[in-house]
Formats: sequence, structure tokens, C-alpha cells
Amino acid sequence: MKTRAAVAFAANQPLEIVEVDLEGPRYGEVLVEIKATGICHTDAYTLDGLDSEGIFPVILGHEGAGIVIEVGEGVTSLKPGDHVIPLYTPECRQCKSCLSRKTNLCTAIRATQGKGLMPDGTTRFSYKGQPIYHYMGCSTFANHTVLPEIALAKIRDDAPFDKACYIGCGVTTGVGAVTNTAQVEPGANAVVFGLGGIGLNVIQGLKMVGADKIIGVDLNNAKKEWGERFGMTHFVNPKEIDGDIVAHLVELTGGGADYTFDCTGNTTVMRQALEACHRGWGESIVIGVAEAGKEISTRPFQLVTGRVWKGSAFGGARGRTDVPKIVDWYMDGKIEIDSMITHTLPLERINEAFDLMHKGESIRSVVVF
Ligand code: NAD
Ligand code: AHE
Ligand code: ZN
Repeated sequence: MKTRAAVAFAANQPLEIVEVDLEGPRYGEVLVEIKATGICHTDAYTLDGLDSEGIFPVILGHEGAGIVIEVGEGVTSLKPGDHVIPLYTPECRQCKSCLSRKTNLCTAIRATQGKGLMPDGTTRFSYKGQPIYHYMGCSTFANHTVLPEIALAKIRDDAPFDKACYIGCGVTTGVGAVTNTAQVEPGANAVVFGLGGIGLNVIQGLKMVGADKIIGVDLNNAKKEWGERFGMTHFVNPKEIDGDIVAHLVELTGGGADYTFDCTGNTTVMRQALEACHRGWGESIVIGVAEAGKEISTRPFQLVTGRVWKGSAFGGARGRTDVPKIVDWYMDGKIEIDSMITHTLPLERINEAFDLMHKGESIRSVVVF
């Protein structure tokens, strides 16, 4: 079939809206009509040529929601008409990682996914006879896409696509980092670095679990009001304080934070986040994705004296199990999404969404098909 897609033909070039060819679902695969997709900073990072796994031409996008159109042979858990959210972290429930119960990082299809391919080593998309790569196993910047059954969460039919799509990455990543990865307890104090589409969801997760002091750090003063809307109690702009940001935060938290979260992808910030933790127990969660080639460092003494450095991918969520529950949380009013979606655009205007993100003018932009 033909479908409309925003194709990244090369790094650092605007996406082009073209009609691509899409092959139907093979064994264990599902054809999905994407109804809406969010634009996450990770899409921008790959488009900007900063992803060590970046490969072009590619159809980016990993934060979508849609409807099952057709299922391939062997698919048992989904049928045409089901509403779904694509999962860049699938859940096969059979691999060593899934069975370990220690991680959400299913390994069933990770090797091919990282190469922009379906599990059988081929692509379903092509343009003028040339293959177009898949992205994070999702490629939601296309009106139709093909995914493995294990990479789709079935969600309730009454959840609006243009809001639920955000649960495909940003909401789950932010809230899950608090509830699954850090397991923040009521009364804890926390610092969140970077108040964008992810950081604000960390803040609403912290508020939900009953954190006490919730400190937001951002270079953009416009983010103060945003943080406060979701439960932030204090705002710090590192450019506007006297002296060192770490010392400032240690003072503000009475000796260091119980939990800190990096939602910037900046490795200098990651170090500050670790060092702003309380001696003996503070935990710092790296969520931000750093540019290819960047490394983190700190004095080992920071760890010897009890601070813990952890990472979180997709909020530690097991997609097929947890995503439908997070959709329920949204539908029941337990978490908020609507106000974070600051811009809703047609596919033709998708490049504007990247501009808005780079200028710090959006929280989340969503493309509706
Ligand atoms: P965003 O652009 O919406 O927000 C980033 C925020 O960080 C902005 O408010 C910006 O002003 C702020 N910022 C940038 N540099 C800063 C600095 N030095 N100090 C303080 N604040 C700073 O991006 P997003 O969509 O929220 O994504 C944030 C990061 O999380 C990205 O690196 C993204 O790739 C990553 N991410 C990771 C996962 C995961 O599963 N681990 C999932 C989604 C996104
Ligand atoms: N491809 C990059 C790493 C990118 C990365 O860390 N991705 C996150 C999700 S970001 C979503 O917005 C993730 O889940 N990683 C786990 C995984 O298996 O990819 C690189 O450095 O090569
Ligand atoms: Zn993302």
C-alpha cells in the first residue's frame, strides 16, 4: 500500500512529506494506522545526527497511537479495530530480560530494531524502490506503519489518540522514572533538571507519590510556571544564582536531595545531578539521552560515600502490561496530559514542531493525521 510519511532523508535536513510504499504485515506483525504522534527530543537528537545508532533515510517518531488495520499470521493478542500504542521497548514476556523481572528492557528484537529493521532483517517501507529504515521499531511519523505484535500495547477505545500518544514515550518515561525506577517514597525531596516534555512528567509523578520538596532546574525562566502547574515547589535557574549550582541545591535540600533526575541529556548536568544527592543514600536517575561520544564522570568518592547513579529507559515500564494502566490513570484524572500538549499540527507542518522544541516554546507538539 501507499501511505503518507515524513521522511528524514539525511541528518540535519528538514523532514519531507512524501507517499511511501509500505508492505503488509508478515508473520507476527501488525499493520497500524497511526492517528497521532508526539515529537520527543529523542527524535530531534537523531535527526540532528547525534545518535550513534542513527541511520538514514528513516521514518522517525516513536510516540504514537492508532488503530490496528490488519494482523499477520500467528498474531493472537490483537485484531483489526483495536486501539494501540506502539512500544519502542517491547515486552515479549519470554526473553531472559522479561523473565528476570529485573528490567523492562526486553531483548527479543533489540538487535534488528537498532539497525532500523524488522525482526526478520528487512524493512517494510520503501520510496522509489529504495528501502527506508524503521526508527526505534515504531516510525510513527507515517500514517501507517508495521510493528511486531510484542511492540504494541492494546489500550481502551475511549482514550483520545491526540493525547494518549504522549503515553507512548514522555508521560510513561517521566512518571515511570519516579514510580518504577526510583520508587520515590512520600515525603522525599527531589530535584528535576530540565523541565521539558519529560521533566514535567517527572514532576507530576513526584507530586502523585507525595514527594515533599520538588525543585525544578532549568535555564529557561518560562519553565517556572510550567513546573509549578504540576507540583514543583521551588525553581532554580543556574544562570541566576551566585556560585555553584550543586552547593546551592545541597543547601536548598538541607544536605542533598533524596532523588535527582536528569531530563536534559547534558553530561555536565548529569554530574551535577549526582553530586546534588544526599551523602549516604541520594539516588540520581539519568533519563536524558546524551550526544554520541559524550561520557559522564565524577569522583568515585561520590559513590563510595553512598550516592547511587541509575538510568531509566521508558520509565522502567513494561509496555504491554503498564501502558494500558497509565492510560487508565489519565482517563481517571490521576495524571494530567492535555495542558502539556501545547501545539497540535497536521503532518505537513511537522518541521515546525522541531523548531518550537529547539526554541523552548513548546512542551509537547502532536501531529494528527
Ligand atoms: P525538551 O527539549 O522538551 O526539554 C529539555 C529541557 O531541558 C528544556 O526545558 C531545556 O530548557 C532544559 N535544559 C537544557 N539544557 C539544560 C541545562 N544545561 N540545564 C538545565 N536545563 C536545561 O526535551 P524532552 O523531550 O523533555 O527530553 C529530555 C531528554 O530526555 C532528552 O535528552 C531526550 O532524548 C531524553 N529522553 C529519554 C527517554 C528515556 O527513556 N530515557 C525518553 C524520552 C526522552
Ligand atoms: N540510540 C542511542 C540511545 C537512545 C536511547 O537511550 N533511547 C532510550 C529511549 S529515548 C526515548 O525518547 C532507550 O530506551 N534506550 C534503551 C534502548 O534499548 O534503546 C544510542 O546511544 O545508541
Ligand atoms: Zn521519546
